[in-house]
Amino acid sequence: MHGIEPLSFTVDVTTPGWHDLVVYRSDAAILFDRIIIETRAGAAGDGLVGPPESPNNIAAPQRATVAPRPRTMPELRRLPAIRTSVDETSTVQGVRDAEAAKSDNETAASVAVTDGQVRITGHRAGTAEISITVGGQAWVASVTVGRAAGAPVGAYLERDGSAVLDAADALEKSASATAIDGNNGTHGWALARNGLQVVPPADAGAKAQWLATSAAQAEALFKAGPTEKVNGSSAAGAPPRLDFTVAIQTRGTYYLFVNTSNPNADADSYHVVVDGQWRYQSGKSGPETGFETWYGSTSVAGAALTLEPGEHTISLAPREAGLVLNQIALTTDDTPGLTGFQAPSGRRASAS
Ligand SMILES: [Ca+2]
Repeated sequence: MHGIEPLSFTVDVTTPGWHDLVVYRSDAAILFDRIIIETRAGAAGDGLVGPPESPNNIAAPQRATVAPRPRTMPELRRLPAIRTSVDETSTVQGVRDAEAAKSDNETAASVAVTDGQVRITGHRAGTAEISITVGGQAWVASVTVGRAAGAPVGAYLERDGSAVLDAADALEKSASATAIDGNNGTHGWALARNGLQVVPPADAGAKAQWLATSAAQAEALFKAGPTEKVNGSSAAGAPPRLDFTVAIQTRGTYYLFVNTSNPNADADSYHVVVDGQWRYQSGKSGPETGFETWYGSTSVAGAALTLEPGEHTISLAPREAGLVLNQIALTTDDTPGLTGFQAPSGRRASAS
């Protein structure tokens, strides 16, 4: 287990003796804690923060020297991050004579090259990485797609026994769709490829769970103080939460299906809360693949949600950190056979 994100690369050292290692900044906000040189694979070990600093008599501790820049800098291949929104097309600044461009997530953002210019079009709130070929060299830029400006922010309108909600809408933080971070100062929501993820994610080595198996336990969980671990939870505090308001027209028994793309089996389960009342927890058994896939815990007690006409608050909270929610469907069909992202429901123009 590492408490660090290693940026590993290989340096060939052909002669013994003193050597200078010079690190240049390319991204503005990068922060280096330490540099570990392994002369034998695995020598750094698997400790949380790596081995202690090596003894040395060259420089006072904590004092780095700034070297002069080399005469030629390697080509900077990462472009500044790009922000766009759904249905907006923008030109990538600073790139001319592009030969080709490709998006790794056409669902969120597509890319086209016209007369050497690169144009990006947003389709769905999410993130994508664009690679651009210029003069035979590869350039990359990360793209963040936000919701369309001026899109309606009122309650989601159920039609014909179905309502479809995009999880990322919750970033608008309106009365009808809002994302609330956990109160432990650590866990919150981040825009993911095609949805929202509870970060930082858990895995088998670092579990972060908020446990409740009854309404009474859930009440204690959602009232937990920032450092309290209730019901045997490994994560402290009240969990992060997404709240959505759905305007039901048709009285009926509804089932909740969620399109998720969870990173691992310890980051895939969630609690379902309707009108402030915990109903059930949903967990998949079986390996996680990261694929966007629909799932509904239709067989568990509490999964059948009887909803009267009127506005209802549907809340989802992680049982495990790392959960990725892309789209949520509320439907009277308990076997809707959903594949791919669905057309989102219409919404009232503003909160009522
Ligand atoms: Ca799990």
